[in-house]
Amino acid sequence: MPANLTPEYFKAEKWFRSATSNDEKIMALEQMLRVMPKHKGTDHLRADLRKKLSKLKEGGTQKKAGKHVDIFHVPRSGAGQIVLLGSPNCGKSSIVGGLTNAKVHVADFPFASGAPVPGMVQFEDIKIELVDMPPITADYSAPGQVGTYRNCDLIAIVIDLSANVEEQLLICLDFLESRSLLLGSETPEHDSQGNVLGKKAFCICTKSDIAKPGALENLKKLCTYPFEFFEVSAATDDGLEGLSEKLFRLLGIIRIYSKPPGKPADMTDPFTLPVGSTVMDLATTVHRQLAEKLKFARIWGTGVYDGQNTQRNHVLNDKDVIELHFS
Ligand SMILES: Nc1nc2c(ncn2[C@@H]2O[C@H](COP(=O)(O)OP(=O)(O)OP(=O)(O)O)[C@@H](O)[C@H]2O)c(=O)[nH]1
Ligand SMILES: [Mg+2]
Repeated sequence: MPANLTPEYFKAEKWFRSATSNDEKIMALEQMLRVMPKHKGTDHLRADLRKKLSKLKEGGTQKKAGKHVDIFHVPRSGAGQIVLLGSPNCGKSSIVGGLTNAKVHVADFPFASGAPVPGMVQFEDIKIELVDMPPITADYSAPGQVGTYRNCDLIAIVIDLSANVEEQLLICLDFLESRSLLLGSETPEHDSQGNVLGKKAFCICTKSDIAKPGALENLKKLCTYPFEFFEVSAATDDGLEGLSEKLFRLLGIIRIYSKPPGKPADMTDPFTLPVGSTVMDLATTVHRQLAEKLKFARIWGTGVYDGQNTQRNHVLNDKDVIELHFS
């Protein structure tokens, strides 16, 4: 009996073949099982995949000997990590080169970048990590490339406004959706252990200096996700300067300055916390063991008077200064 496998199944199989880590293979196998049609013709395949899955979950096929260096593992640095995604030659490296001091390879031919290159974007008093990546196409992404996106905070889809915007958008969305990497898509947003898989994404629309007429409007119309779109040109620097503030806002973080009692606040090196964090969240970040002993805090900043006493559950605002008092 024929298996009649669906395009969704083949997408998940492609994901499985390009996965290099056990966790990624497990997620891809679970997706293959989820989307596989259920009938007699797929019974054998289903049993095979289940066997493979349980072996992987036991760690049975993990090679023990030898050191494996994963070039797509980019250690996190700074207040947040944003990873670029886009088609060959769309202008990814030029954006990272324009905003950071990273040594990127800009070239007028496709596949000039072969490995991730991280750079640090300065936004006022913090640094945000921006990672240049090799390109993807409809049929190809480098083995393990998905890992960089899996570990980041935010995905920047780069679209070249001088080329076919629809084709580029579909390639990027297909890559993200088929690997459960996009928040708000129809694919599962959690793995079987309840870990969040979906990421927030937005669009950097580049080469605005040579854009096709109406390209940005066309792109916005085609995109069914509530992405923000930022128009830039790496050739003229248009839009690049304001981008760092937008990256900060999209990361959803706030800066908090800690002030030792009786001393001035350290205004040079803020703690960064997710929007919505409380005084207690800050105390836990500053000193996990002492946090439970937090008696009260004094605050200088938004919506309070200077030095006001505040409780553990007070929600902090960007640029608040906090003096923690422990018992
Ligand atoms: N006119 C114009 N050209 C640009 C702009 N950004 C990049 N380019 C040119 O486009 C070509 C490709 O730029 P890259 O930044 O290397 O593109 P990429 O996406 O990193 O390419 P791959 O690494 O191959 O995926 C180069 O010739 C750049 O000079 C831009 O904003 N305007
Ligand atoms: Mg490049």
